[in-house]
Amino acid sequence: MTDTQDATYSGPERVFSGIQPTGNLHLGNYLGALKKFVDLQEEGWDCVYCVVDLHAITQPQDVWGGPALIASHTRQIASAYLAAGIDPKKSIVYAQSAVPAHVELAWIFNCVARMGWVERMTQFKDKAGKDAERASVGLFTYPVLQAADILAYKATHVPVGEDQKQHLELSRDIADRFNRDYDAPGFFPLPEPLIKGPGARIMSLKDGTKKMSKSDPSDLSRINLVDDADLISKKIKKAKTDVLGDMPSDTEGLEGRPEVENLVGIYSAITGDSVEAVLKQYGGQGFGVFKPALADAMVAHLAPITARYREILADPAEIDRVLADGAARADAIAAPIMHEVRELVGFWRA
Ligand code: AQP
Repeated sequence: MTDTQDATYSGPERVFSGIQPTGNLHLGNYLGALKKFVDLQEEGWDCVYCVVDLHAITQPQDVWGGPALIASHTRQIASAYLAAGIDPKKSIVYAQSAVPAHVELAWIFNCVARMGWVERMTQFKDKAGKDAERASVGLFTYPVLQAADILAYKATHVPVGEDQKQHLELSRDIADRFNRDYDAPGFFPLPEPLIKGPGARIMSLKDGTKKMSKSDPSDLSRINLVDDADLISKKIKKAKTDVLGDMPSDTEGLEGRPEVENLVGIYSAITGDSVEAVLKQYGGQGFGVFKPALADAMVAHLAPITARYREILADPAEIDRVLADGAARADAIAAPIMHEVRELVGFWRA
């Protein structure tokens, strides 16, 4: 048993994570989440990977494309999962809305979570912006649905980027509170975020203090997984650096240089070289040397994934087959857990 679980949880360990179908995936999604999904699968974990379409609709329709586009966006994210290396025979890949347990458990958890806990979530403040009064109630309770996503499978480990840390803490609080309120010690595990490692926080190429994001209006702020070699080179060339000039030779030299730290971190995450090794190699050199090397490393890593992605996307019937099979397997795990949850809550049953 790892420190994932409260002392009394004795079920199997399982990985769960998801990505929203709200647009093209970018390098932050890839390094912070997708690449880790694949690594965990290859380490032999029992993995459940979801396209979280119920989360997408918490935002205005123009963000997720509305009813005409959400299914094709879901196929796109599923294709990116497969292109990155997720094997649907080893891992479960499905759309969140196809498995009813997410919504049912989310409602029960809405009645377990406390207003004060949810009000503290900083991502709601970021996403709702200045006009929080006009944000959907769904956007506010999004982290509660996230707890349900994870716990409907009694998942113990959740690979995510740094931005999701606070939501994972809330999931642990909800699991713990449910176990206590319903006198069921160890019924739900307390899920542990898997955040560490390179790529956990990839920043905008235009502002090293803002995370790389699909919703940033500037396409130059991010590398999309569908960008070709020329576009990647152009974006890296235009990436913001600073007036201090050359690359530093050690990690102390990165202090106060967020844009440079971000580019070095990306290089390290892509190549597997440590940040120290990257700085040793490029320290004292100008960005005219480092940036082309970074662009080349990125293209070498991403080009095969992009090519596979396009191939997979060209066969929507096969993607649908994978998603339908995944939904049936996900439901087979979640349905008996929900049966137990209903019994614990005490709902009527004939
Ligand atoms: N910049 C990032 N660095 C590292 N990890 C990141 N993730 C997102 N941005 C970064 C991780 O990607 C996973 C899926 O995220 P999501 O698409 O479900 O939602 P998000 O976090 O809201 O992603 P975006 O790109 O920032 O979308 P918008 O702009 O719509 O808000 C998560 O594990 C996340 O941590």
